[in-house]
Amino acid sequence: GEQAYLELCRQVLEHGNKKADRTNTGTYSVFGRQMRFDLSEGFPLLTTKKVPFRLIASELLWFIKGDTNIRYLLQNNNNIWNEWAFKKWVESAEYDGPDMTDFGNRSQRDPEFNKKYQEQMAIFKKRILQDDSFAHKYGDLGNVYGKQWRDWKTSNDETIDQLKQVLDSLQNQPDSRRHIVTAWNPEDVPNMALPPCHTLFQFYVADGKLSCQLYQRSADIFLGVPFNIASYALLTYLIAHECNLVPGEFVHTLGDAHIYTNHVDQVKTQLGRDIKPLPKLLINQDKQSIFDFELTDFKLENYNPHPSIKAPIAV
Ligand code: THF
Repeated sequence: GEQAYLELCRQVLEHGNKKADRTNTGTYSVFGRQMRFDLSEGFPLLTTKKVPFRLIASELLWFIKGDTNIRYLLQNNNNIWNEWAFKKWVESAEYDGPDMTDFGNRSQRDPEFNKKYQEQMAIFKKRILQDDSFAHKYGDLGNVYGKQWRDWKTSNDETIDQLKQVLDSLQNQPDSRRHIVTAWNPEDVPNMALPPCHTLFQFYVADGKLSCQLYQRSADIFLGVPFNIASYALLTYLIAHECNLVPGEFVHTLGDAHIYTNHVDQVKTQLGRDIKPLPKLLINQDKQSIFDFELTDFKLENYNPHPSIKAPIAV
């Protein structure tokens, strides 16, 4: 549970390897860790800081729809994937605004640049929402999660709906050891905005309970992991609901688990707080299929976390 998350944070700060990374931010990192969350104890949304469930739920619905375009996220006031689409736009031949090279780092260090960046990002978002052909070209992140889950391309031009197949196998062969969905498609990795961090997940049925294990190759412990835990917990709740099972455990296995150097103070603040009771998740019982859910079908009860803690995302 949350205790295991805080323990991981402590361990990484104390013993993590100081490592450079793709984003030039710098991290403290460990390799190969596992956390378990008993979903019968409540919904695993961290309580030692406020985690925005609305953003997690709309991102998951976006994956489930098989959508890879940030337009849907923006329509739901969700900005968590903007930087990756924006990067493709400012690196394109069509972009003729001020130079945005390395905008992730420069926007944090240079207030004057940050102003220009915010302006360009606002223009970009507006165009994605209003201009269909622009959105089609620059809102799409490539063959990311939604594409691989719902519409995996085979070598003979057929497609595989992994999510439908797994729902089917859970209902017809619950004891199977092949309830797997993989987002890691080696052929597609070079043309993705970002190769999938949550790489592969597997379901397991026993005792009328549905459990899920995720292998995550790269884990941004402070910003990403709280989202990832809640996202896969929600997916497990939804699939259990459709299959008439009860949510069991979420097992979170991490490859490179890191804390960015510019998140260290935030993590220390969080480590000074005590854990509160977990919230409960209520799902609209009038719906059955995971493909029919909307944001308004979920209700979180008794979520009374400590205040949110702001931190910059590494791009
Ligand atoms: N890149 C990095 N560096 N870390 C990640 O966790 C990550 N993701 C997704 C893609 N690339 C990544 C994006 N997921 C936030 C949370 C999750 C994200 C991106 C951003 C974030 O900033 N959360 C804030 C709130 C933001 C808001 O209110 O708009 C927070 O305080 O939790 C891993 O899947």
